[in-house]
Amino acid sequence: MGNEAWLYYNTVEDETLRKEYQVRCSAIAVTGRTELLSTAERELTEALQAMTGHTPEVVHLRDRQIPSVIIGVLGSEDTGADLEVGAEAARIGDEGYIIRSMAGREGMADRIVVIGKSDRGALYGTFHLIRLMQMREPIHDLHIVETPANGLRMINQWDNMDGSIERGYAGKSIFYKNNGFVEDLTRIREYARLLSSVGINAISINNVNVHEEETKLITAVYENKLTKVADVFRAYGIQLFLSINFASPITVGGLPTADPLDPSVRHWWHERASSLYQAIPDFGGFLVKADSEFRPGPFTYGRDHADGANMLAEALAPHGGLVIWRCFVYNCLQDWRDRSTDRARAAYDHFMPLDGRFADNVILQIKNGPMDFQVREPVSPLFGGLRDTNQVLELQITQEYTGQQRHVCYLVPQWKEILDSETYAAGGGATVARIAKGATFNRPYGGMAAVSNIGDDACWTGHPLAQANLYGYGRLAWSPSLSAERITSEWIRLSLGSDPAVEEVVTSILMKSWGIYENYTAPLGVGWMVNPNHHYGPNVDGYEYSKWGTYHFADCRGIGVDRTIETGTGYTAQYHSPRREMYNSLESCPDELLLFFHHVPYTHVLHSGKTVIQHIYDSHFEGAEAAAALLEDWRSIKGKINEDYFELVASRLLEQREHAKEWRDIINTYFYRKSGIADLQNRLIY
Ligand code: GCV
Repeated sequence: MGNEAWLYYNTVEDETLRKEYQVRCSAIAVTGRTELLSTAERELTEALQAMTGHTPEVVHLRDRQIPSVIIGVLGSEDTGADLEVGAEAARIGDEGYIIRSMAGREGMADRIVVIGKSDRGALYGTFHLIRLMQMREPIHDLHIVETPANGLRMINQWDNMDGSIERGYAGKSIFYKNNGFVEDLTRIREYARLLSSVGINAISINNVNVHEEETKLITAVYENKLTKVADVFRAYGIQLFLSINFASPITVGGLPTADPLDPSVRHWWHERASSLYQAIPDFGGFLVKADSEFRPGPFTYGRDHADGANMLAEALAPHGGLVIWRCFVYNCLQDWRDRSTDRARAAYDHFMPLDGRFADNVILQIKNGPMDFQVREPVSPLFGGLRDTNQVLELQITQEYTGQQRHVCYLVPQWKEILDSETYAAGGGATVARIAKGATFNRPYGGMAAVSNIGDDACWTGHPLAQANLYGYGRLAWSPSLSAERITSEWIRLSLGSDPAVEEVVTSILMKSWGIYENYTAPLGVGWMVNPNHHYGPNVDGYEYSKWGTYHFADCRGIGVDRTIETGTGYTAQYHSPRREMYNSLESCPDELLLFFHHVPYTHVLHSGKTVIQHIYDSHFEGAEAAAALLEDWRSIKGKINEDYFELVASRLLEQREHAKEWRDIINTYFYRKSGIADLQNRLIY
């Protein structure tokens, strides 16, 4: 328990059910011999062995006397009459699948058909069937039709080749060590299994901040190793991408420039792309952070992001590759006295004028909020702004600003809010989920990407409960309409077994955790009250007078950033009506984002009826109290789950309890001293 994450297969305790699984899956027949179908067969075999104690026979499709699971691809020659899935076939996309239980007849035994439009779909379907058995669901009457909502379902690793991980909180990299690849790829294979089982189909394996050694990843130096890693992911239907250094033509190419319009630079990228595709014919493409936080980019040459992205796109296009270009671009050398420059505006200001200028195989990757993965931010106005550009939504699974996997902060409810958020870009229904998948503006590419939270830690994610964030991301990337409750229930049953008491307690811990974390950290959407650099722990003025553009502007009279059209930075104008008016007006701005959009006195009365200052005090006392209660809740399931797992989570929750008190006291004390206003309940504030 823990190390296998959600692919935890234990013996089915209920004998009748175990027998049913065993009998109905006595044999496996696979249509055709592709690598992904072999993976599916192997995965199902291993799962059945572990859950039923029996190894299924591998039979030919024509052996119809044995009840079997048939794993296949629609329309493949040898599917024959077995695959009677009829009209449903038309409803599934390229990576979709159908699972159907079929009663035996005319000398034919019962069958479960798992059929994909492609072999990748068949693999996803197989993982679905395994999931059902892990959750102890009946399998005699299955009628499942699934197709992923998003074309691209990507994971971004921020791993460096020295073995460190930028913003990693779960140990060292599973990919690299001592400025090279690891020798043993077992752990990478285990990771590929986990990702594939939730439908991830793409991964970039190095940090978007591409340093010296990593710049060489696109050269012959690492070709062999890279090919091997690509092989591992390919067996699970996952395409490999690399983050690239925009200055590579200079750094590793020996050219005097990286100007995207320079013919020698263009030629260099063409050559690089060709040799990469020679080694890895299904290579995915490049992920690019350019002109952001001191990374090189087209600005150096007086060019814009479209020039830069299109140059790379042209090199990759003949091979079917993609350029994923990040919109996290802002001025990180700001002066806190300058209130007209607003980091929140930056991505929109940079990229909106370029809408429609990007090549077809360029996708812009947009962080969910305009700042940087804070516990609460409005949705980036680029969603709904851009119409003629492919887009993917970028989320952060690694908990940089949400407790660094030392605190439990289950992000699925936050992501649901983001995905369901209405942009008003095209009448009703232009939600972030629909825009990201490319539906609203009919784009050829779209999807979701997220920064991973794993490392070489035995339980993958430092905090075992943080596994739920990785699982939840994968499930939402597959289907953004799944509810947080459903995803939570699945993850718990898959990872911790199906004891209802465990499910109840863990569900409650997970579902409350984001709100609790928000309560004891920075208030009302203002964000950023963390220690600089490592970003762990409270520090109200940690970033206040720095160059990063992340201010709260608290003084003795009030707090918050005026982003209104009339008196502020005008950021609210980047939204469509009626969201623009809602945020712009003090009266209608939701409480939880008030300080993101408005500078108000501490005595300003919220919709809740409380003043801002009293809200700060109350939410921090309540948050710290609720954090302490999480530990008590957890203790109630002692003995019901694996002891090591239990103790590990308990120790993390203990740290969270203590650390939440520190947050409470530092924030409350700061604002009490700043405002001079006493707590109505007269609680202890220093
Ligand atoms: C990879 C934030 C993080 C950086 C990260 C950056 C990004 O600024 O603190 O560590 O760099 O976002 O998303 O590029």
